[in-house]
Amino acid sequence: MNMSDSLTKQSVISQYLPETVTPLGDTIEAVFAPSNIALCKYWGKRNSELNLPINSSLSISLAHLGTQTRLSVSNEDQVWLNGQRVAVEDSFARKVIAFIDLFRGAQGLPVRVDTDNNIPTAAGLASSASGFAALMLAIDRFYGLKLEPSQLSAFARMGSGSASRSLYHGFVEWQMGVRDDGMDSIALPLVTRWNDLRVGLLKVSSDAKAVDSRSGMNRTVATAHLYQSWPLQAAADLARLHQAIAENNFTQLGETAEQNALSMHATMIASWPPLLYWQPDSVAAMHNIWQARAEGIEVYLTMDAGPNIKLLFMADAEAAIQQRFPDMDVIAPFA
Ligand code: 2P0
Repeated sequence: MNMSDSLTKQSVISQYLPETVTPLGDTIEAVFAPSNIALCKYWGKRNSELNLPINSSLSISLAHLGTQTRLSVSNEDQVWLNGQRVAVEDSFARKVIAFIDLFRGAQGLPVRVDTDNNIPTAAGLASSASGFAALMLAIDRFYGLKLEPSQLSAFARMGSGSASRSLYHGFVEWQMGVRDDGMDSIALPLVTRWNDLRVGLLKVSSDAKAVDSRSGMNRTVATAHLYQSWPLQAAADLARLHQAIAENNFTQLGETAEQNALSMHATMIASWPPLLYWQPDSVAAMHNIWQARAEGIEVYLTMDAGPNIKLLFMADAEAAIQQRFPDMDVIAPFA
């Protein structure tokens, strides 16, 4: 066992906390974190305890779509999701409480957590990224920890890798880092704004997926020979995305994001047992997007560990694309 295997979330976080962690007041104003879609995907971990990635990734945050979270003093631990109380034995509530325990200690004073997602369920988007980012911000404020932005990102990452990126709006890069404790594996915002960029959310299915992304990632790394090429592909794509963003080159951004997503899916399909998140309707939508492109409408796709499709296009193509995909929700990430 090497040094990095023995580090735990708790041992890393504890070094940055005051001796006693207690609420500053009875409650806080709810804090918000946006959801995000990766243009260069996070796929594979070098350390599963700390969610340290094998490659750096780059995302775009979804503006007002995300999670709002408030913590309050309570006489027992309570978790409320979208206005409904969740049983503490429920896996969602257990994850939330376990994350709070990393900061207040398992013997800490009980809290009530109120968390609301405004991500349309129709969009079929995961909420763990915005969820852990908002929870991290709420913990920092409730306990008056005054953590640095880099620490907030590193600790949110321990809740869920992609949460490291949901601390910021706009384009965000999560740098993989090299340290064993992961304190350099953090996200940073890019300054560039693309006011005309649009993200379309296309729901294909809202069924719970058979294999969650955490297990899917681990299975791919463990069983897909094709995965060996992934870190090189991701590094090249990241460089191309940076160049595209700096040069305001949407074609390069879209082509790179689409190829990156499909390459990630290729590694999943090459796993054993095979992992194919696509449904027949996902494939139909892909062909529809490629047909639109053949007709001169500039639109690209990206997909995460699920059947749903996200479209990338510029504002001037919105009407034509909405006509092809009437059920699509459109987000203006920089609005
Ligand atoms: C991403 N995904 O970059 C990639 C692309 C899914 C496919 O981040 O195990 O929920 O909590 O660190 O962050 C989803 O994985 O995984 C994800 P954990 P997470 O957006």
